[in-house]
Amino acid sequence: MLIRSFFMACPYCHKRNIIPEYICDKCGAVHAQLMPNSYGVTTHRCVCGQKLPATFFLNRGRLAARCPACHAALAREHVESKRLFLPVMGGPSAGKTAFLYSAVKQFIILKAPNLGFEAAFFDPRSKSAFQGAISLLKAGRAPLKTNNLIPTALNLTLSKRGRLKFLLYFYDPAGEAYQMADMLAGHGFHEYLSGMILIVDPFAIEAVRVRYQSELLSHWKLLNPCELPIEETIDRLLLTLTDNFGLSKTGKVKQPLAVVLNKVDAFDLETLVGETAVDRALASMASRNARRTLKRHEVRNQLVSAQLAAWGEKAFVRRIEARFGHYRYFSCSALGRMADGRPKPLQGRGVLEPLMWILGRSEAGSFPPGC
Ligand SMILES: Nc1nc2c(ncn2[C@@H]2O[C@H](COP(=O)(O)OP(=O)(O)OP(=O)(O)O)[C@@H](O)[C@H]2O)c(=O)[nH]1
Ligand SMILES: [Mg+2]
Ligand SMILES: [Zn+2]
Ligand SMILES: [Zn+2]
Repeated sequence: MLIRSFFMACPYCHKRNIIPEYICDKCGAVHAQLMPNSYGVTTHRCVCGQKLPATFFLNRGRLAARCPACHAALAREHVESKRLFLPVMGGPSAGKTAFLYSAVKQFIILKAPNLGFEAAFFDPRSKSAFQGAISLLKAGRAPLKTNNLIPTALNLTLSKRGRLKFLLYFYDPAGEAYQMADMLAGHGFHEYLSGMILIVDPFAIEAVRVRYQSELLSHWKLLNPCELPIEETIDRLLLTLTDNFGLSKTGKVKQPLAVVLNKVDAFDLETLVGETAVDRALASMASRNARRTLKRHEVRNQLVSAQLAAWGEKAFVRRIEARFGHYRYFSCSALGRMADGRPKPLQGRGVLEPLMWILGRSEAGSFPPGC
């Protein structure tokens, strides 16, 4: 299923394939499955004896490639380097699915046209999953629990004047599964890891539960607090990266990590860590004529990480600092408000910023800076 949900379309015959055929640069033999598999994880040996790179990292793209269906030669930029793989991680009911669909929806409506992209779903399953989730949100209902252990994937293509530019692959596992491990190994997805979004539920934090004890009594079901300590979410993520993505035990992750504090619509969180708090901090800085004025994202970054520390999550903040080379803190409300049954559409707030930051930073680049 995973394989079926991840492929490229031939620009000539439009047939969809998982991977193009590569041609041996020594003898011209055609290799249909030149990716990490039982023939070899990093290289395959051709019948002629030539060692062929089986991954993107090893510059597989230097080989000539062709469409398996019509045999048309495919340009390098079409088959390599344009895929962005973006997992949305976090504990159970942190709001991963709500975040993903809200963010993708806003991206398609607000960002893609501005950047000159035509956005389209690549496979019918992505399209119907998206439409299903969007119509729930429109009706004021929270997304369904992601309850299968098969990762939910959402493939989005971005084209310019009919030419495929990017294939975005969003990955939204059930919080319980939360292991990219088996699902990715062997499929070669690790080649494309572009960044990660970690959704943090403030109501998973003990201090927050104590602080809003009485409010929570009446809102528990609506907020669906995550039961996994947030420190554990980062440890699991690091474990996955160590086990499957070649991260050393003490090494720094080079892909960007967006840490997104969700559900800030609840109670007074918006004024404490949301954009209202960022506005206030910026205004106070301006009125004090501070010598060095911080940018909005810097203020947000400080505010959210300091608040997490104040809630007793210093270890979480330190772990991120120690293990991730590029990270940023954000806050959002994936649903915009409580899904309290009113039929008014649910509209995410603050969901686009983390996505655009990751896309802007991702190795494939060419998303305009400043996103
Ligand atoms: N008030 C509020 N509640 C939210 C928000 N986002 C999620 N929730 C609540 O959290 C529940 C879980 O959200 P999901 O998006 O399904 O969470 P998930 O991380 O995908 O959960 P699993 O797939 O079960 O791991 C929702 O049903 C809502 O009750 C938000 O922005 N605001
Ligand atoms: Mg989910
Ligand atoms: Zn050969
Ligand atoms: Zn073709």
